[in-house]
Amino acid sequence: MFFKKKDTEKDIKNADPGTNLVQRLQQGLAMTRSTLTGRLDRLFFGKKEITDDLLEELEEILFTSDIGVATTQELIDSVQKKVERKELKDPEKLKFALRDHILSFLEVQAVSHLSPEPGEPLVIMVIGVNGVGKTTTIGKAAQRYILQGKKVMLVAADTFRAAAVEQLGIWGERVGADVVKQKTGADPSAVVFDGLAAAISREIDVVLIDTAGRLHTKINLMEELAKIHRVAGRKLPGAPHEVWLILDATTGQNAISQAETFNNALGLTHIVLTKLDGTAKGGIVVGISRQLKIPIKYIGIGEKIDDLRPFNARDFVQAIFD
Ligand SMILES: Nc1nc2c(ncn2[C@@H]2O[C@H](COP(=O)(O)OP(=O)(O)OP(=O)(O)O)[C@@H](O)[C@H]2O)c(=O)[nH]1
Ligand SMILES: [Mg+2]
Repeated sequence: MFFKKKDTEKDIKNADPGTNLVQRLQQGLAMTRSTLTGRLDRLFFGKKEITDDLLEELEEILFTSDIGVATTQELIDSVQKKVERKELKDPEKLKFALRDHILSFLEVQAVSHLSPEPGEPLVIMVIGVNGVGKTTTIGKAAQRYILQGKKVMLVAADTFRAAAVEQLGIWGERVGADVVKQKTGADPSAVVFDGLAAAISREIDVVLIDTAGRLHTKINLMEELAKIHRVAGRKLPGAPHEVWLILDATTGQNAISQAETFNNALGLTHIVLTKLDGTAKGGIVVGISRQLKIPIKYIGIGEKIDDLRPFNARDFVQAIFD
C-alpha cells in the first residue's frame, strides 16, 4: 500500500475548499467547542448579574473541559476580584474577560534553542509515550517541510518493532522523504548516528527522528532517549536542535505530568498536541501552556495529512469562543 506524492499534495491543496483556517479549526475542535462555549452561552443567557452561583457553575464548566484545577482557580479568582472591584458586572463581558485571560496563558515565549549552522540540517527529535501519534506527526510535518521546498529525511530510531520501521517507510514514500533505517533491534543511537552522516552528505535540510514510546527491554526509555540525544550531538554539534514532545489530548491532565517527566530528562523545545478532534478536553491546551511554558508547535485535529496545524493562540481562542 503505497501512496503517490501527487495525491497528498492534491489532498492538502484541495482540503476543505472554501473553508478558512478558523472554520476548519472549529470543525476539528467541535467537541471542545460544544462543551465549553455551548455551556458558557447557556450559563450566561438571560443573566443580568454575576452571582456566586454563576461563578460556581463557571468553575464547573472550566474544570470539565480539562483546563486544570490550578488554571481554573486562577481564572475564577481573577474574575471574582474584578467583580468585587466593580470592574465587571455584565455576564456577557465576563466571557470576553475569560477569553483574554486564556489568550494570555496561550501566548508562550519560545524556549531558547540552537539553530543549525548554514549548510547543516535542522535535526528534530520526536518523542512521547506509545500511541500518541509520533510517527503520524512526523509524516504530516515532513509533508509541510517538503511543500516549503525542503529536502527531508526520516530516521527510524524506533527499532524495537518491525511495524514501526515499516510505518515510517510508508510515510517516507507517501510524502517523498528519504528514510534511513536498519534492521529491527538495531541500536537506535547507531541508526541516528548513521542517519545524520547520510543527511550531511546528501545535503538534507530537515531530519525528523522517530523514536520508540515503550521499550520491550529492561532499558529505561528516558535513558535510551538521552543517549540518542547525546549521540546526535556527537555527530553534529548542536543537534538535535529541536525536541518535540507529542501528547495525546485525550489523555487529559495526565499529559501535563508526562510532559514534566520528558522535559526534565531531555529539555523540550516544542509540544505537539494530537487528537484534539476526538475529545471535549481541548482545554488541556490552556493548562499545558500555563503550567509548562513550552510553546505548542502544532495541533492534530484529524487523521488526514493536512490535519496537523501550526498552533496559533488567537485562532485557537477564536475557534473555541466565537
Ligand atoms: N483523530 C486523530 N488521530 C490521530 C491524530 N494523530 C495521530 N492519530 C492516530 O493515532 C494513532 C497512533 O499514531 P502513531 O503515529 O502510530 O503513534 P506513535 O506515537 O508513533 O505510536 P508508537 O510508535 O506505537 O509509540 C494512529 O491511528 C493515528 O492515525 C490526530 O490528530 N487525530
Ligand atoms: Mg510510532
